[in-house]
Amino acid sequence: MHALAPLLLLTSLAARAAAHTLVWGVWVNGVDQGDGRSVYIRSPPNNNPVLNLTDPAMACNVDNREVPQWVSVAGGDALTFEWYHNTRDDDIIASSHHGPIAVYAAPAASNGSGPVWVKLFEDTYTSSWAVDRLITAHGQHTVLVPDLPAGDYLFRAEINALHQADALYDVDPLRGAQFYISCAQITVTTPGADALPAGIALPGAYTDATPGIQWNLYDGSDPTTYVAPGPAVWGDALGGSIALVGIPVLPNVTSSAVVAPPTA
Ligand SMILES: *[C@@H]1O[C@H](CO)[C@@H](O)[C@H](O)[C@H]1NC(C)=O
Ligand SMILES: *[C@@H]1O[C@H](CO)[C@@H](O)[C@H](O)[C@H]1NC(C)=O
Ligand SMILES: *[C@@H]1O[C@H](CO)[C@@H](O)[C@H](O)[C@H]1NC(C)=O
Ligand SMILES: [Cu+2]
Repeated sequence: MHALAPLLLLTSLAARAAAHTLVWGVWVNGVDQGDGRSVYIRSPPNNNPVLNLTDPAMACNVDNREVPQWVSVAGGDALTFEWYHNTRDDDIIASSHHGPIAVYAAPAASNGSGPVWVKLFEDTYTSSWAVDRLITAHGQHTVLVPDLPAGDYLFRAEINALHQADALYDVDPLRGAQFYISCAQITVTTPGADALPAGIALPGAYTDATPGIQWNLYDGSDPTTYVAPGPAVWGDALGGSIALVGIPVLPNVTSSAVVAPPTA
């Protein structure tokens, strides 16, 4: 018993530290678009966060390459990202990972590089952190597609988990703000009049000195004063929400089925 207790504690800490998150796919106007992983999502190989603010992975995570499909939307459509931890519609992300959520868009031709990212949605803290409400919403948050010209775009969802953001990665590379970043390949089919303006560069716009990168969740700081990194939401953005749009229909796993072990 005495020998086991520290081991159990370590195991539980390790599990907690690894309770990261990924995007499974998107919904359009409440319709599930199917498993998007490496299909229409530029999925990274695992659910680890991006910590290094100057890494090219700040754009579209660590495996930014064109994947086979594009999801068609019209201006005004509700585009919902769905996150998960190890399997779809599970605990989504560790409950310790409090922080804000943002959605950006850029023309796909940019491949996410240069001053191209325009903020369409942001939710920080309103009686609870955005991530807390994402967990309640089964991992789902929605952005309304602006009235963009027809064409291909990258829609980039960003969770900024602050549980170790009292430190800066540049000072302690085991800690710092944890960015969970997911780029979806989206084709706007309607001829909108609101072209994206110039945006920010990612990496580039977030630095150690940017408000919202360093934040202490544990020292009594008033979360209603938290300012998320990056620019203001674009004036022509149409808004969004963190809310459940549909209960995912999970595969019918029978008792004899082999359940894959959880990955980090
Ligand atoms: C962060 O990323 C930059 C750009 O890729 C790289 O030069 C630097 O070495 C990285 N920092 C660490 C601590 O890995
Ligand atoms: C897109 O950017 C990534 C790095 O972020 C790079 O590896 C890849 O080659 C780029 N693709 C194109 C088509 O430019
Ligand atoms: C799930 O599998 C069980 C056993 O094979 C079957 O009885 C049940 O109808 C299935 N449910 C669905 C929703 O497919
Ligand atoms: Cu994590």
